Amino acid sequence: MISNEQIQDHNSGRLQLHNHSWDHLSAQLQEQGHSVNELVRKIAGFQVAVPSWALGTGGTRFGRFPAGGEPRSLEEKIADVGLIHALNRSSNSISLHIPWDIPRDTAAVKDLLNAHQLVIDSVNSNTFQDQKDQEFSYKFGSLCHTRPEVRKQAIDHNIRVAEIGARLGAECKTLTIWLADGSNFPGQHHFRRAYERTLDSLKAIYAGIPADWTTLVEYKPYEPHFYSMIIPDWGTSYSLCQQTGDRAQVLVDLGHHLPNTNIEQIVARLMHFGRLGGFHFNGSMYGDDDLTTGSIKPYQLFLIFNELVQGMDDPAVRNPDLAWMIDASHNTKDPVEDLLQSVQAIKTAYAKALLVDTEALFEAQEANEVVKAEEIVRAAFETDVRPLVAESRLQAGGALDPLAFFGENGIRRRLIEERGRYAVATGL
Ligand code: LRH
Ligand code: MN
Ligand code: MN
Repeated sequence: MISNEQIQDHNSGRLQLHNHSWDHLSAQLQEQGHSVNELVRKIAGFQVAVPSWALGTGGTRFGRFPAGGEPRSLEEKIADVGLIHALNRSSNSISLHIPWDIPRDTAAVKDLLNAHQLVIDSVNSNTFQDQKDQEFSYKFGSLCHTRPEVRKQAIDHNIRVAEIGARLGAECKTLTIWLADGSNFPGQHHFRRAYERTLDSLKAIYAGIPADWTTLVEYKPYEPHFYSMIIPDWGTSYSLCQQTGDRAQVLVDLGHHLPNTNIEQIVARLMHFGRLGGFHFNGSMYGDDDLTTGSIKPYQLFLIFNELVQGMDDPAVRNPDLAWMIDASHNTKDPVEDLLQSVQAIKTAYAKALLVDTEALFEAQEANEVVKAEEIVRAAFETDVRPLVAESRLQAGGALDPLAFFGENGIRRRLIEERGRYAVATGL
């Protein structure tokens, strides 16, 4: 849908202004001792997966306001991610949710992915809804259910999801499990038994998926259940992973924390234990888990990246490579625009974290120089890295201003013409 010529055209009109600000920033960074080429290389190489369910409007339980031209099939979802990737060169993979995204023709899906220079990221199981042809209901839970036949159905589903991912050639070989299991009223759950049943089910999934596959176990403090969730916090997730096996890892979803939780410390802890497996990016104000990444607390997002970068750079930290994904869906924003904004916010936070003078920071920490340590961190956060992120995108062949490109080229209008005003994405 987007040609290189169109991107060149868009860039040429903006190049002069960009070069001015980039020359200024790169001189400043060099002065500070940074290798500008290395920074550009790292930022350009940082890829964030797009989940298939973020391409349509999510709505709330009170209503949904479709954007129009939403993807109606897996093929159209892949096309939308291809579009995003063509613009920002930073979203080279799509994460699938089964059964929302069951491929009808595996070979054709693979060809389509190739054509868009995309790969499959993690595959996600779904035991939070009942499907039409399903024998047992998940109304009272899935992996934690009191009845073994319900648990078995949920275990088999997870194993099948990994099989579908393997058939599609998912390079990251990752199955993400998020459980909606929980209780709404005191007394409803026997907490210890429910935990034990969940652990047994996770072990059975782990044993049933290919030996080189990783399971990511996601936690969430509340919703859809409002009294207790079976995996409400990182501690529960961590303990389940510890007992399941080496390839069971904790997944941190930024929106799955109670207000003011110190997420950066959780990240540091999990990396220290070598159990941080992946990330779901989004933002949160009160308790919501779906706002645009970095829209509410950009400083916290940066502090999280600061811990991630430190952990990834430290040879003493034995944490596996991380799976990065955006996990959000909106009612009032164009989904593609939101994803472009989110990737920009993620890359901005990452770029700033790369600027932290860690040597000076560690010295200040050792000497208990509180103000100095804080100022070192803050100095990186307050650097305007937009030209650096834009330069990385430019060098990778992307658009200097992806959001402007999307609007100016009337892409949503074209999608509506092609797919219809009332086309609604499958999924959430
Ligand atoms: C749950 C969640 C989880 C799901 C996705 C649809 O809130 O974050 O990752 O798979 O939403
Ligand atoms: Mn999530
Ligand atoms: Mn969520």
